[in-house]
Amino acid sequence: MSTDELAGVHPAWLPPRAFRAIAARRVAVHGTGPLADTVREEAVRAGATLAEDAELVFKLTGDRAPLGDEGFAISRAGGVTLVLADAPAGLLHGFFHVVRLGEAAFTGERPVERHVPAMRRRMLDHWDNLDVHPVMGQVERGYSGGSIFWEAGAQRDLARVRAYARLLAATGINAVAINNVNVHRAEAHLLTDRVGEVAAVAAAFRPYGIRVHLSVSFASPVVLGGLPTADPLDPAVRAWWAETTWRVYEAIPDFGGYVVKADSEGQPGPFGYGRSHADGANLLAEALEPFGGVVHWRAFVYNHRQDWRDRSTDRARAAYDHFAPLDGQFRDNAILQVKYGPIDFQTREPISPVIAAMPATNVAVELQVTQEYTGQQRHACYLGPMWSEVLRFPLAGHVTVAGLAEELVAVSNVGDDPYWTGHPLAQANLYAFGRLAWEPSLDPLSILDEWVDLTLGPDVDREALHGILDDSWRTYESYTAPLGVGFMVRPGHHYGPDVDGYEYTPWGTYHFADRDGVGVDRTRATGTGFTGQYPKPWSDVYESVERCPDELLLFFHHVPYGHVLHNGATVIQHIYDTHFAGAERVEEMRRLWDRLDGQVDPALFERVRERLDEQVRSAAEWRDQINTYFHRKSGVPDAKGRRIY
Ligand code: BDP
Repeated sequence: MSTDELAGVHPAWLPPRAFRAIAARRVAVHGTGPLADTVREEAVRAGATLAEDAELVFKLTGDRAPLGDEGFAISRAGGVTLVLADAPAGLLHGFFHVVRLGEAAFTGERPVERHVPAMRRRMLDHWDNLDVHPVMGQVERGYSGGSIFWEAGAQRDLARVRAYARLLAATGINAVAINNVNVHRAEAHLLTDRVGEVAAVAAAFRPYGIRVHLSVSFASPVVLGGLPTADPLDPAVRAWWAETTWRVYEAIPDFGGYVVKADSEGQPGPFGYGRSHADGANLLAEALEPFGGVVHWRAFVYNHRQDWRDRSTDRARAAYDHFAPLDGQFRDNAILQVKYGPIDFQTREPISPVIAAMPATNVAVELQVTQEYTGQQRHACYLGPMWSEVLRFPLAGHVTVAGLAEELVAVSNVGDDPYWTGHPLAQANLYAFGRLAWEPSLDPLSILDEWVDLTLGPDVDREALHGILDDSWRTYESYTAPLGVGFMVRPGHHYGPDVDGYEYTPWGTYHFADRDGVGVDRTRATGTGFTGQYPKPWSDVYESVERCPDELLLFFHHVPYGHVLHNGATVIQHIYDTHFAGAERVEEMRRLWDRLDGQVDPALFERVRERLDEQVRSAAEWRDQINTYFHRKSGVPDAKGRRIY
């Protein structure tokens, strides 16, 4: 059975139809090794005939700039479309580029066009557990069913994983970490006695040029090795990691490396031994180095037991305070993995200043494709525009986030759901992540077109789909927490509104609303001083209540409700207006989807309709709770006289 015919599984952006332009053509593949074989298999599966390549070889010679491990060049002349690469992975990426182009790849003449990935590693992190966790379910922050890797503690049939590998390769992804960064006891064993399961998963990803990584517990030497300590400077601990890592590579010669969440939200780490995070990361980097592996060390380190009564502590400061002083101390194969914002994957955050603070350190920027804080795949929320804004942001002079980052990583939104992502439209987020990681300057709306073409076909009502998705992220923002203040979600599961849900808790995510005003003072002058972590001009822009952009005002400043925004509205009126407008816009999205009735698979149509119904309900709930809350706090009536409870 070929992987695009997996029973009951939606083929996402690789339905047989997507290969129509390649069917019935003669394809010559010049290259050796498993990835070149994959290209041959793909061509045959598409319906092409494999031709002898001798007649084409003369075209392959000649001088040209190197394309690296994964790049390719595409051109067309004399009725022949040519994809050239220096390595077989480039051929595979080139093949999927041809699939995206469709007929256009085989029409007219095409000058040589080079495609080289901007990020050397483009990675997805799965937060999967082997079994169902009593609070989090099987996939932590997963909204697409169970894990595609494990079921009830045991490894699953991996046909689904092979299909996943193929989908990911077609977007440009080349690395996947397969288990939760919160490493529970059962998952810890994947490093040692259960490494065979990791090897099997790696074998499923390998034909598509994707390497497998593993989240490991910093306490592994104690938990698995029976040592009395996990102190990174202890020789026995170093020897344990060296030996264990050697065994991993014996099982998986192209193993990618480790991902570590340390000293964060209850995970063990080097602080427990009075050591720094550079000591911790270097311990693992040293063990991986002989094999070409890397450690992704997460910068998401903060105190989740802070005193909410103490206004001087600020969670936003934590990553920079911990890591900026360590710049230059990390080994070459250690990568600091930094969430794009200083807090935690909110709908709107400023860019994390850590990304500009580590010039002598490899930095990976981490995004969240799984929609923990953006509607949990019950709300349609296309995140391409947000990520594009993040990647294009000129954080250090003219240098953008994409320019500062060596790598892009994201938490995956995939599970064993028939549509892969629960909400079928959430597939577009997964697709867009891969495409933007390859080329951050791509237009997110063109990426959406690609996804629509491949997945739903060229004949669907594209205008309706754009009407639903193009500004769905901004719409989501408009009916949830206002002006960058964040959270206001129900504690624990994080779905739906609860304005004060986290306000008097130790998690460090506050809005400080009172009868006079709202927002967090993070200025140097009177607040937590977080603005001082930014390079200029941002440190000054964010410090100044006049210059701070509206959408981040309450992230940086505590202002009275009557404060007038750049857009001319007062803060309180802006809250009312955006919440009414946002909920209304969702009703329009819901109506637009009806235009797709009869144009897409009926089950898919129903699934999206049902989710949009929930989005309409939930957006109204957000509107009412936020508006009522601020109405009661401030006592300021709506200038437009609308009903607020
Ligand atoms: C938070 C999630 C939590 C994750 C954590 C992380 O709520 O489940 O473990 O991020 O990134 O957003 O480690």
